[in-house]
Amino acid sequence: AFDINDYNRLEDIEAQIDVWNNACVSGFECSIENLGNSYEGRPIKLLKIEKAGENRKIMWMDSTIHAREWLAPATVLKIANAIFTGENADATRLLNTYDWYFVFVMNPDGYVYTWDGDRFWRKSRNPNAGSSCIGTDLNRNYDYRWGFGGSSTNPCSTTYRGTSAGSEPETKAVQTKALAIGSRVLSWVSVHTSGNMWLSAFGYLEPSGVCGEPTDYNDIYSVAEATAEAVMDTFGTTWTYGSACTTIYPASGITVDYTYGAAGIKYSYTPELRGPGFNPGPNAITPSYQEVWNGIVAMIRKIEEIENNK
Ligand code: 0X9
Ligand code: ZN
Repeated sequence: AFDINDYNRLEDIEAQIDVWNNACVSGFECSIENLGNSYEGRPIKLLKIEKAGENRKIMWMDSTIHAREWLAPATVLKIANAIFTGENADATRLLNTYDWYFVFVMNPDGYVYTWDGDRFWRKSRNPNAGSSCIGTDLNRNYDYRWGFGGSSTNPCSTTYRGTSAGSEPETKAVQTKALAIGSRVLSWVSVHTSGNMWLSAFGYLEPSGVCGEPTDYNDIYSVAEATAEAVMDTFGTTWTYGSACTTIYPASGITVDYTYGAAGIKYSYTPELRGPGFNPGPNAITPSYQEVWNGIVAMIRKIEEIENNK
């Protein structure tokens, strides 16, 4: 059964999505949209809570594009829980102001495989022609500067980029949605583990060897800074922040390069949560939620401050 304070199997996460959807917060409209099906035919479910007919700005959070990063969905599920239960005054204000969209498991085939096959599986589960190695790194497959550094052409690599830009059904499903709602998205946060980092676009490397830099980088960086400071203030931990390419390493075809570069979502971030590694015990879930929630609250406040002064 679903346990908000533990790691959950896909079927239990999906049951909880149904619970939230079927008992929507009074005055709001909840729905579940299937963005598309994974290679093995599983739906990629988007849970939405919105004000009917108001076309409000959207706060988007997704997780589990990398199957083994279990603290990511666990943290995002607790954030959804705060929104759906009105856990504190910030949660209530943020639901009263924005629509919230959640994709807890972007790579359902990989996630199921981490429970039933290999706990440390990262990629999708689509077989590769001419190779016995399975899967594409979906976070190298997006159709924006695909193949511009930090990805592999070897199907056996954990960072295999796929046969072409946006070749994988999971990536395609998310790309289509990002383009459709891009102008309405206040912020897109695609959650990974681990490393204590609040990263933004771009991840890709120019052929000249310099990191891609967004035109809005000053604003994007100030928001990352305010966010990381609120995260760090929670427990006194250290986080770094800045573009993915300059802060961690070049990586192209990643979610935020697409959401910023192709879908025009200015405040696109991809945090690397606390660890240790990919397999922290369930006791990491609550502190991860607390610090990331404080970060999200500060992030939205800073975005509002910057955008309202323009
Ligand atoms: O290599 C990655 O895809 C990310 N690190 S992870 O350990 N989660 O695999 C970093 C890539 C750039 N940053 C993100 N997209 N998070
Ligand atoms: Zn990851």
